[in-house]
Amino acid sequence: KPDADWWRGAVIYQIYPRSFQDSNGDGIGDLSGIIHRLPYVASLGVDAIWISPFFTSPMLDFGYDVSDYRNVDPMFGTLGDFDALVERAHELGLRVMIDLVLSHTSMDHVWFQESRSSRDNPKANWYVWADPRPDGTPPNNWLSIFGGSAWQWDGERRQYYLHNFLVQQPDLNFHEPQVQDEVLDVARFWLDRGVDGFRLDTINFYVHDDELRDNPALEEGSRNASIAPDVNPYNYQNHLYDKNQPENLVFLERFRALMDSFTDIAVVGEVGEAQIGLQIVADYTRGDDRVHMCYAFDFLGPDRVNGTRAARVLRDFDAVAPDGWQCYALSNHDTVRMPSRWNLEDKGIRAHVAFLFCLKGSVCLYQGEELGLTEAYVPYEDLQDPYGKAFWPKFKGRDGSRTPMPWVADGPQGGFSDHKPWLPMAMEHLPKAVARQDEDSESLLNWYRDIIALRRMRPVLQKGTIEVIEATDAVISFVRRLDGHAPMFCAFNFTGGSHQVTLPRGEWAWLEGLGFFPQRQGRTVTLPPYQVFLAEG
Ligand code: TEU
Ligand code: CA
Repeated sequence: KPDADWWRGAVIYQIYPRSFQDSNGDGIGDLSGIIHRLPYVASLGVDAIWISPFFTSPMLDFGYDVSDYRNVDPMFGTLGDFDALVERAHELGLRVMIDLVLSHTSMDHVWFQESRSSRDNPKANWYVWADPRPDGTPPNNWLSIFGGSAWQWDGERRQYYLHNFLVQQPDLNFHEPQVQDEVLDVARFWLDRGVDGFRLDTINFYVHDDELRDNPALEEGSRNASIAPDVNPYNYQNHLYDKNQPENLVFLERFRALMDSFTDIAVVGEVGEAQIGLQIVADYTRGDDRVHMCYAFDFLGPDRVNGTRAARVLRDFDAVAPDGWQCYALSNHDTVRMPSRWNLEDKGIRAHVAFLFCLKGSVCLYQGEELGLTEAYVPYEDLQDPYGKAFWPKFKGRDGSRTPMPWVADGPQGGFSDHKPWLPMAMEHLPKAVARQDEDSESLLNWYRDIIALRRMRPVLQKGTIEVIEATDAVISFVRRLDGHAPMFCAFNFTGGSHQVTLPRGEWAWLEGLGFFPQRQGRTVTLPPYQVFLAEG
């Protein structure tokens, strides 16, 4: 049924198609496999799925290098399979968001082939071309996230082209109106096929500085924290000119207008700027004219949630973007899986996940997170990720979070495939397989179902305001409020020691049932290690 606000507070399940379910025995997941597993996804109680790219691609960045935006890669299936997927998802009450990678294409894309062929062809200006400096070196000092200069010399056109990621991922030139029109048409193509929204890859990188000014260095001793390792020189530059240009926001307003001409469409834009400043993030989602929500990097970093820092993020975001909206996540296909990243076991995982589900914002879950999967060790011989290959061994790349889903505990490939998968099945994941945890009422999987249901039944958790009450490094407490609904008090202990919080005045009834055991005496609540206290006022 129509609900223009469905995305606000929604839980979105991210599917990485290569590793979800193989249906034809080639060791690579596909769309038919996803269709087969949709009832499982629906059983979690989530609102929507986000499918990582499945478009035609040479797969050098595993689909984030698109060579045809209007087709499905044969490895994943056909457009007919995609239509069937949308139909099945809708039957099950799941909305479908797809991952559009518009900032760059694959160098195999016909647009790039044409653009590089001469300096005066009709698409000559579709990519970012520039002459060398007089000494033959690249036009400026911009760096690629995946290593080296962001400029690649092209012998055919005898100019450099810009790539923020792989050499094989040339950047589209968003200063060119035809490029904007074309990518809007790509979005229209998928809207016409019935998708409910988009995850937009790297929206901060769409527009570069037209004058190609050099980025300044960061001050001595500082660096950009990101999923990229310390060894990456990219993190030591101040990226003033290679991204986040004002024209970017103007383009996103055009994008939003297109969305609003359809019904109930939502867009989550990836803006990996948490470390640089929430203002940049806020500009992308300040109200109802740009993206509906920004995919937040605040809880994807190497450090565990810390109450003081979390409180700052929550307060600052509300201050700079009172009408903005975040989409929070603890894991995705680019980061080390949370239990390994933060060295947490069952109780600690549950405390952090409970925090995620009580935040003001929407939530993205990454496949396998609900099983408590740890980061898999992928030896160099099996490594697929080009980013990992570039920085091995200091940075092991992203394959450890991309290994196949374990569906059953027995059987060599955990029910993922009957062939050797593209990345090895992690043997230590098998005891955590879906079938095993399904049968166990105490399992993490069933606990996820419970907390998702708890949130689903309480609009105050989905759409309410948030007011931080107390925050120390160890704990945070806040109150969520929504007109016409009972307020909720939420307190979390992120440590292995005991801590106390104080309830605000008024009547608060403890919400039992999630397996947490806080102790309450008057207004004082004692939280044993990794315990959570939720109460309704
Ligand atoms: O990731 C973008 C990406 O790498 C950023 O998050 C970056 O690390 C951050 O902005 C640095 O601060 C997306 C996809 O999720 C990833 O899988 C692709 O490889 C990448 O884009 C290129 O398309
Ligand atoms: Ca397959």
